[in-house]
Amino acid sequence: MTGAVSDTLDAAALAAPAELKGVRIHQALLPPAAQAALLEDIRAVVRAAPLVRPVTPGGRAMSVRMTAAGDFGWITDSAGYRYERRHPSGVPWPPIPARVRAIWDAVAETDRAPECCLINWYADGARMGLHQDRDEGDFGCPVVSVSLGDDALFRVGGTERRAPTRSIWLRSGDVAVMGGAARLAWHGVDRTRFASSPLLPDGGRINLTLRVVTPPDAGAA
Ligand SMILES: O=C(O)CCC(=O)C(=O)O
Repeated sequence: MTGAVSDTLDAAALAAPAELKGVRIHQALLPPAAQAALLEDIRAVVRAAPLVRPVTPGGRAMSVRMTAAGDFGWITDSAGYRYERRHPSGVPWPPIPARVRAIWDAVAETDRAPECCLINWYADGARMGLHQDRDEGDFGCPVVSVSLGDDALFRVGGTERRAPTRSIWLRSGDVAVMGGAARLAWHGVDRTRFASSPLLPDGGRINLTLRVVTPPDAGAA
């Protein structure tokens, strides 16, 4: 099954990624037909587990909206940042779609399976401030990030907050892998170019991040 969906990935993009401060970026890994199929998968997830506007522990509403698929979803509210087994409405998160899982299998270079596919929705003007992804239990596994829709200016720094940063425009179909020394790099999205992609004619950007959430022993069973 996985072999069939992996065939939809661009072989040249898989073999020769770009690199930005240790982040591997497979540009145009997903051809347009694969992006369209993925979009339908994500729409089905969002129907089952609707997007919510997260609020930081400090009470600030984030500009992106979020939901998730998998065993866990990442949430934030007045109780803090954390992974939960259920959507805030109480329903379980839908399973990670097979086509999304196939991307992980192609690029993640780990035996562990992703336990969360966080889905970020960027409407016009949405952004994501510089942060580290450190609520997970196994930093030996990468975070794999899939871009669909509008172009996004992705900024990457080092593992220290004040380390110099560099930026790259991520386009629909690009897949970035934050692993190894870049697993804990500070990163964020400064802005998007609204309606820049034909994938979503009304504009907007979807970002998927695949993560392993539990510590190594929990995955060894
Ligand atoms: O939207 C992106 O490209 C990055 C998303 C991100 O940094 C995150 O979900 O932690």
